Formats: sequence, structure tokens, C-alpha cells
Amino acid sequence: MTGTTADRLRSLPPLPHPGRRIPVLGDVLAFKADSPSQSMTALVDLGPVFEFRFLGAQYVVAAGPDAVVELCDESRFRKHVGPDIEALRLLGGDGLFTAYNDEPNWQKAHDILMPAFSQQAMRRYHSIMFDVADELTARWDDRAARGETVDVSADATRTTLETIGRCAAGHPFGCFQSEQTHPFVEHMVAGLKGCDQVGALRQTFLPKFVARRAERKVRGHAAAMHAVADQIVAERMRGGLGHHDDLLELMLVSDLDPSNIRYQLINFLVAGHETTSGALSFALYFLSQHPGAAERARAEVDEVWGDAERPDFEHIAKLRYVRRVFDEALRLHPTVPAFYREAREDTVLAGVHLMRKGDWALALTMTLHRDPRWGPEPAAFDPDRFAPENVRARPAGLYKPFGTGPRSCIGRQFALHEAVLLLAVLLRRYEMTADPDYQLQVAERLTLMPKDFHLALRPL
Ligand code: MNH
Repeated sequence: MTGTTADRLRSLPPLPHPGRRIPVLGDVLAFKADSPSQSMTALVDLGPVFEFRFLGAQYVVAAGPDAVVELCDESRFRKHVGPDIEALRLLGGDGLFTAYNDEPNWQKAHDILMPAFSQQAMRRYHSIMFDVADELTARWDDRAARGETVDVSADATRTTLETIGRCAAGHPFGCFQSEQTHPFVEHMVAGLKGCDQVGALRQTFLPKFVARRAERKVRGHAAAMHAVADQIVAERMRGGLGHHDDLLELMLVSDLDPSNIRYQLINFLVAGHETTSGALSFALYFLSQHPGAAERARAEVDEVWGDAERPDFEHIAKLRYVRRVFDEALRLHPTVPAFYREAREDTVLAGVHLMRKGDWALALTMTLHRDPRWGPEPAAFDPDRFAPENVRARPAGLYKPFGTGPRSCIGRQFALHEAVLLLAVLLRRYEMTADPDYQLQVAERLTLMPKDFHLALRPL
């Protein structure tokens, strides 16, 4: 650290924090425990970087768009495994998402798994994605025939879990064969919630046993999820290696150790369905609120797909407008609402906050995505923001739904292909209307998801 930076540290005012700070407890009043990232977003007026405290723990939040853009500068910052992600290691160990930057298994697994996300691999997933779409439409046809509405987030979750299970590991979860939520999802939801608590508790000055008690609960859910992963591996081994060409096979023929393979499976089964499910649900929400956009998207599907029941792989990327609808939904409701970044060296963030090497801050995607540079009404749904001429006219770096840098989302192309395909299938088959009284509510666990959102379907 140079003398001048040290001097600046002394001259920097303390970070702003929410009003009504309570001694010892901290800033709890400013937060709704069940919607932390929405609470943080609401505090953006405090300044580009603010802090909040909770039982002795300090969280630094970058909400100002320029501060978030700075945090995405890979030369100064890198991914940080923040408190809740660290706790997620109880479920996901050293799998890709939960691995530390310098953990050898990250680079190793990343290199082994990259081929599972190549164009060639995506072509194989294409027909599986249609198989699952058929199960979804069979369910929805049935509901429509009975005049019932559909629970969008629940069915989107069925669809994306089924898709990732079959594409990544040849494992059908049977999500459409049961009215119950799949036990894997039950344990995942409870596990994710528990990890959030464990992450927060470990930072506080409360005695260690408090966090450990919360940990024990999470371990129960982790064991159930690990059993699912182990069963998937056992299934594959029984059939013998060499007959499949998927992510699981890539791992099993590699020298990754068995415990890491189990963790990777958990990572992919969780990261690979929950985020896409939420994003798909938000896209359907916006389509139901904007009939003009739905009509335009439907016309595009008709034109590009024609009569083909199962158009080729290439016909998905040609659905430019459907893609814009999805991009815009992810802009307004980024299902991963924030990510952690740590300083590579001592540095000053946004001119207001000195960070020592290794210090971290939470980068909020939601505020970045609603920066005035998006146009006069940043909160309004307008897919044409993603028309090429408008993308070119905007500064780069204002859109980060998939994170940033080498630790950004490995499943991005997978998610985009799956989501655009599903939206097209649904648009072509149904007119979808929401209850006119429905007010969008956003549920938060690790990711965002519309709450209690139902659609009425009219087959076309
Ligand atoms: Mn995904 C990392 C968002 C779909 C697998 N994903 C990330 C990150 C974001 C993200 C943000 C970076 C987090 C961080 O910096 O800490 N992911 C999404 C969104 C969707 C999504 C918004 C869908 C929409 N992700 C998918 C799918 C898969 C997947 C589908 C798997 C098939 N994601 C991952 C993995 C990582 C990741 C694995 C961790 C990558 C790494 O660190 O190497």
C-alpha cells in the first residue's frame, strides 16, 4: 500500500448505512429476512456503496451501477465465495459454483466439463429439451381441457429439473409423473434457505454453536441430495461406461475423484434448473402482461418454425425476438440478483471505499440493470432494448445476469437454448392470460422466482 492510498483511507468518510441502526443488533430493521436482495436494492439511494451490519458482521454492498461495473473489472477484482456461498459448500463442496478460485478442482473440472457445453453438445440436448417440453404441454393441455389454471413457477421447475437431469446425467426425475414436488427440490429449497442462515450466523459474534445447530439441519438435507447424486452415479455404473455422451460420462471417465463428482452433480442439478425456472416464469409473466409482445413473438415462431413440430437446432437461435423477451425478463428480474467480488490488491472502490486485498463486496445486478443509461423508463418492459442497434448504442457492461469473468455461468448457452425453445413451444400452443388482479410478488431464496403466479390457457 502506498502512503497516498493510506492517506486517502484516513480521509474517506465511513460508508453510509440504513437509518435506525440499533446497538448490537445493527441494521436488521432495514431488512426483510425473506427478501434480502430486494431490501438491499431498495437502499440504493444511500449511495453507490453502502454497508449494513448484523450482530457484528459487516456487509459491503455495491448498488451504484458504476461501482458494479468497477467490480466486474477482472484486473482488479475476482469472484468471492461469500458467506452464503461458503455455507452452500455443505451441499456443493468444491463443485464449480461453490469452489474457491484457487482450489485445484475448479480449473480441473472446468476443463473437463467445458465440452459438455460446446455447440456439438448443445445439439444433443436439443431433442431431449423437446421431449421434456412435450411432457409439459401434455400436462398443460390436460389442465386447459379441465378449465384449470397452471402454477407457472412449479411447472417451470418441473421442466428445468427434468431437462438438466436428463441432459447432464441421463437421469429422468419423473417430475411430470407426480403432483408432489420432487424430494430433491424439497431438500434443495430447505437446504438453500438453511445455508443462507448458516452463512449469516457464522459472520456474527454469536457463539459458534448457534451456527452449528443451523448447520446440522442443512447436513440432513445435504445427505438426502448426496444420496440422489450417488444413486445417479450407481445407475450409470450398472449400465456400464461408454454408452453415453454427457456431463456425467465426461466426469466418470476423467480422474476427478468420486466425492468431487458427487459435488459437481449437486452443483449442476441445482444451478442448472432453479435459475432457468425463475427466468422462464418471469418471461411468461411479462408475456401475459404485454399481449403485443406475445403476438409479435408468436408471429416470429410461426414464421421461423412453420409447420415443423420439432424444428432443428438452428431454428432456436433464429428466434431473435423471443430471445429479446427472455433477455429483457432477465434484465428486470435477474434471477441471480447479486454476486460477490473480492479485491485482488488494495484498491479504492468507486472513489469512496477502500478495500484491502481479499476484502469483498456484494455487486447488485438489479440496480445495474435499471440504470438510467438503459433509457428513459428503465423499469418498463421493452424487449427492443436488445435489438442490435440499441445494444450498440449503449455502454457495454450494464447487463450481467450470468455474472462476469472466468467464474461466470458455464451454463449460459444451455439456459438460453432451453428457455427460448420452451417459450416458443408455449407461445405457439396457448394463449396465456394471468388473473387481471395478480400483482407480481417475487420470492427469494438463492434466486428470484415469481410467487403464486398462475396462467389460464386457451389452446390455439
Ligand atoms: Mn449459472 C455460475 C446465473 C443457468 C451452471 N450462473 C453462475 C453465475 C451466475 C449465474 C450469475 C456466477 C455466480 C458468481 O459469480 O458467484 N445461471 C445463471 C442464470 C441462469 C443460469 C441467470 C439461467 C437463466 N447455470 C445455468 C445452467 C447451468 C448453470 C442451466 C448448468 C447447466 N452457473 C452454473 C455453474 C456456475 C454458474 C456450474 C459456476 C461456474 C464457475 O464458477 O466455474
